[in-house]
Amino acid sequence: MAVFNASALEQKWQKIWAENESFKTENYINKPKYYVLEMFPYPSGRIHMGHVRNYALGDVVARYKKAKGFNVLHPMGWDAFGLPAENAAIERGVHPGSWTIENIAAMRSQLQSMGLSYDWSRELATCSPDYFQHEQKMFLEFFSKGIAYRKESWVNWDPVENTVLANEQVVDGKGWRSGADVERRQLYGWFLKITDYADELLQAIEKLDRWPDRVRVMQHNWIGKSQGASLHFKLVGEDDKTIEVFTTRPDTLHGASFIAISPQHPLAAQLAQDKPEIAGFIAECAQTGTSEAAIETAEKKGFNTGLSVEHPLIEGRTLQVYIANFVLMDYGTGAIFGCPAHDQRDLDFALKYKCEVLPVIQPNDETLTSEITDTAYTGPGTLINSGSWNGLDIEAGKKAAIKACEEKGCGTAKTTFRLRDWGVSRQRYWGCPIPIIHCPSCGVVPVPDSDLPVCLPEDVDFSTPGNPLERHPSWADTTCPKCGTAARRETDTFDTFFESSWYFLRFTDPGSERGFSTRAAQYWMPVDQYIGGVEHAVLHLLYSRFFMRALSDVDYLELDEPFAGLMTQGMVCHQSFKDETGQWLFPEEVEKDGQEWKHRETGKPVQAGRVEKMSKSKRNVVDPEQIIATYGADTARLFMLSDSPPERDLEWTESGVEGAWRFMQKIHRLATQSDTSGLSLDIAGFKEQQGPGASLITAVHKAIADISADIERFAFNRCVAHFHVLVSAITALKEETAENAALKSYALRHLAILLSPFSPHLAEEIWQQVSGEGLVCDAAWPEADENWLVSDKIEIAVQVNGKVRAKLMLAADIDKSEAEKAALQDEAIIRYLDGKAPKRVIVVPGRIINVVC
Ligand code: ANZ
Ligand code: ZN
Repeated sequence: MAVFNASALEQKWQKIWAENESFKTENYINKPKYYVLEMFPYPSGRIHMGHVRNYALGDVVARYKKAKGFNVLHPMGWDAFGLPAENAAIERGVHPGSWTIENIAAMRSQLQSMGLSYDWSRELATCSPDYFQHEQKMFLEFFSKGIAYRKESWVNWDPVENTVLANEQVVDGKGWRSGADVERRQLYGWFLKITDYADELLQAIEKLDRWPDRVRVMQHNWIGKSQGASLHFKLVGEDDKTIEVFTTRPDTLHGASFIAISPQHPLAAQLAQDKPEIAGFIAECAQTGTSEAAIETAEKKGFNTGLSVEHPLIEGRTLQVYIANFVLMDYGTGAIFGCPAHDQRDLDFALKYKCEVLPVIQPNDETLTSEITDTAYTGPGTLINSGSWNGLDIEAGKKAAIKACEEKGCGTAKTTFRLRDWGVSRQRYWGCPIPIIHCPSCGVVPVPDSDLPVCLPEDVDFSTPGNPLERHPSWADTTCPKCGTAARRETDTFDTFFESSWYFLRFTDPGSERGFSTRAAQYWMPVDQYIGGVEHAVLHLLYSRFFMRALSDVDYLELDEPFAGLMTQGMVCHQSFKDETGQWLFPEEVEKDGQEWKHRETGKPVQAGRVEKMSKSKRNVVDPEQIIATYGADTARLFMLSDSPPERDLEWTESGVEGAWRFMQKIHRLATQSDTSGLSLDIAGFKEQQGPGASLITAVHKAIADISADIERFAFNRCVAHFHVLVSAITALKEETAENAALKSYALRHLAILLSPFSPHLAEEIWQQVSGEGLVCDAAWPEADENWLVSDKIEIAVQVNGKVRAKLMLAADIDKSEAEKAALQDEAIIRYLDGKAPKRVIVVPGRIINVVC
């Protein structure tokens, strides 16, 4: 009997696919198109199980759609710029470029060992000038249309590393690597005007009906549209100076008890000039990170400026003006009016600084009072203490307030968004250079097209912190393209989200001199099915959605939404283990000992912990390379797909993989014992016989119908269950007759096609054995024959209290509830029940139905 040597078998088929260019895709051929894409990986050097799951899912879709007759685009590339390469350079002295290229080579061969149906001829790496030159051009187009602009903004500054930190790199107010107190600084940087598209990006979420709801909600919240009012408060004693605030609750205006401005508000800066205490307070506030989360959790602090403003509607009431650390400069107007009774932050602040707490909303629930102690009331209700607005509900109150302010000329309705313009500048080496020149006389000047791409210098020094491009002795020195005087290059590089915002367009036409051609993009886009981790639910997806609109506005193509369908896969989890000293152990270090776990080598008891996301720190990881070497890619893929539906977390278990492996062996055995006689099998003849042949043919067509339907709804785990049913049906044919051989071969031929999206190598092996013609990856997906799906009817007796009262003709495989329904609807049974409700109905499938009343 042939041994199942997965690894030899898989290499054989991978070579054949490559030689045949089985997955090379042509543009514009006369078939419906289907673009399936998995989020491209960062080339860290090794694939992990999360990648394996992501790509196995994508490959099912790609291979299935190909078999269904679509022209499928299924490409792969590398998100190759970014910080880890630079860290490797700092830690190990290797050049970020060569580090990245080596990693790509290693990961490419790992991916190839999985047998994924990629068109490798379209592979791209974003760190190659051949890729990034196009985005330099796009940026310049954006710049000329005002979609890209430069401004000063507040950033997190690490004074030791001399660099800007992202919000995630600020931990408890300190730099993640240096541990130094982070400062807030104003710095010039480049921005893309995503806020111009905020409303459109929000509205269009409605159309994304093949996206998970939770991702749509996250996008919605991230854009964060707030409707309210902008109000002007007159400063007491200064004739025409006002403070403008933004509020979503103008209805609470009668409860206003103070004004608070951001430490970065221009008025604060102005006051700080004469008052060192204020300057000191502002500096103190600058030590918390700039992220909303950091500000939200910091203790509320304020500084009374001594200034006051007039209440716009209440004659004679004045409010103190504070500088407060919880007011963000880049939201609304950077100033608020505080209404402590109905906003928790305002209440915390008011209790600390002894400001008035005046309730203006009475809860509708009679058991609640309007009295406020330490919890603000933010629910629905009716206005009180609000003059002529008393008795209105909140919505009507808002309208009344806006109207009153408009009439007085002190305010108007206003909408703001939480979404900020996208800051694309990074002070890093390993990124795409921003193609701009700074001239002392002409200012900001774009690099002329003829000088693109602007490439990175090879000789860089990572021995001191900060941006190596800025320190480079000559790279930044250039001449102004306008006036010819000495000038300096922009030393910022792009945020790596820039590259990932359009890579899917490049795949449509990787040789194009313009990045991609409009024709290719219009042919392939949108991506029909995008698959990746939910960690990209906000930024990457939102930036890409914005990018399509921006590119459309500079005439690259006409498109709004890049991803028509989105699937976010769950995580790959594994049990974690600890030894007696509390050290984490790798799964391969432990083994099961009855119900307990013990150390494989020392035999000492091991404590099994929770099943959680695979992570290096907990050592609960399994290396895909190892798994593929041991069991083969087909087994790894099948198990990955069988454990749970794609969007849910998956538990990797050794016993599960072994189960999948045994199943693969079983199929392999069946295949090697089979021949091509199924090709000439006339299935119609079996219909009348009702014998084992008919059952197998029925099983085949049921498998086709079920697997097709379940692939369409991404229930890949159920497909694996259907494979088991079909394989059992095949093995049930025991007798070795010529007819059975033909039946078996017929069934295996269908199994090969059905299995090919899941375990493609073994599928080819079966196909070769039973058909001898072409490759299964080129075979057409089978159609289920309706004639074989209607199951046969059999006679079933229906008893009432033990006596047979009727006989029904029902489908042999009818399910219990259907059989019960049929019995209770039968006229004879209704007569015998005589209006009584049955106490119990017992269904013995295929035999008898007993009604007890
Ligand atoms: C008065 C008021 C009364 C408010 C009340 C709330 C409740 P969203 O929904 O997130 O848009 N706010 C405005 N600008 C701010 C800033 N730059 N930094 C911090 N807070 C700011 O929240 C809008 C509300 O957040 C605004 O409505 C304002 O407080 C505050 F019972 O105004 B409100
Ligand atoms: Zn110049």
